Amino acid sequence: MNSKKKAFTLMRREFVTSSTSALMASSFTPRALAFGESSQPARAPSRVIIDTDPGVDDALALLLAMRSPELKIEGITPVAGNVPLELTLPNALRMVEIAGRTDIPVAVGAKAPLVRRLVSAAYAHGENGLGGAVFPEPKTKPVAEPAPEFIRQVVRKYPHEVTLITIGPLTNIATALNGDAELAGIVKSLVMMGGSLSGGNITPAAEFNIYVDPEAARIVFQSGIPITMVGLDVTRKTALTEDYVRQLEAGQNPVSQAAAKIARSAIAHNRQQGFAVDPHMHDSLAVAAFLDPSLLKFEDYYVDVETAGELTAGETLGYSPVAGDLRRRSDAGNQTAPNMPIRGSAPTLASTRTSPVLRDKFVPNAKVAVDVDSARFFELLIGRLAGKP
Ligand SMILES: [Ca+2]
Repeated sequence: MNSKKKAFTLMRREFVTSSTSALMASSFTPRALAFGESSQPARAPSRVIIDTDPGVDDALALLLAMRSPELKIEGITPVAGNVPLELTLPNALRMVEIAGRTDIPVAVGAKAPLVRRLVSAAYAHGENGLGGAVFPEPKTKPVAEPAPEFIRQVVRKYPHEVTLITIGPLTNIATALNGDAELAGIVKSLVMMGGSLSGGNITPAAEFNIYVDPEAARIVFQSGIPITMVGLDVTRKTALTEDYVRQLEAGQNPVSQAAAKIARSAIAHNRQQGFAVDPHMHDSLAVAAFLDPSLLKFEDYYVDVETAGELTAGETLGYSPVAGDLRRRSDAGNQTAPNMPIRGSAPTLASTRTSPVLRDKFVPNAKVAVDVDSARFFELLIGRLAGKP
């Protein structure tokens, strides 16, 4: 190796190291790793549990996760959501089998939200949850522990190490937190697909995952776990096109073929339903956000969930001193912004509450994704699914 080339290699190595350590970059950073290079991660794989309701985009998100060497997937916990648990559970088991990862435990989650009747989304995911794509009945069985107990045991076994990647309604997580007061304090972080600061997709106010179980979502947001929220604000920019499906079809491996089959069925189902846009890869973006946060831009918010609204239950409200009409000038000093109060509705005459102020001080509880480099996201998703394992 000549000296010039050696110097370049060194610089490049330093660059890669510093980029991958910039986990919570607030702006896009240059691409650090080409596909293939990441098969030798610089750090030990991160322990994660994936809570999911497969679900077309869940299916691709699970396949992406199982093809990502940065992850040590401690378990998968299906929950009722896009379709009932009777379908999300076998769909999750099917993905594990397709990926050849039956070593990953699958634990049975909640059949219904905490206090509401289940509203599902067969209109978007097809009656079987996979856009109508049919796969054999899975042979793999779930583990004995129910999902909340399974989550509790894994987090307790590896305190401060486990990240929860949640891509469905938050019923399982809330139940786990309700059953163990110390659990939230030892969860490393939580990356969710859910919520929106720019309008919903099932009602004008609410994103589907939060709409299905707003009470559970509220427990999670108020738990103190460091949260990354990947909501509709960014996932709306991830429509899966025919071109991507063709790239998946060209991949000569079972995962790529299954992903292509699901994607093609989902696109056809979408068009048959009269939807104007191709299916969004909401859940894969949440997994990608954990794998490579530099794909997104984040801002700090205090996020709370509307649970009382007759029309708006499941709406996520994002309070910020630097966004919206009440934003503070940056030259107002450090004192002003953190003291911004968190304000709720005006108290009713019947209420014992006399002030609309819920908290007198702004304290962020979530990093909310506000922009995404969609092209780079699809490079990661399609590259991992279609590339060599
Ligand atoms: Ca989902």
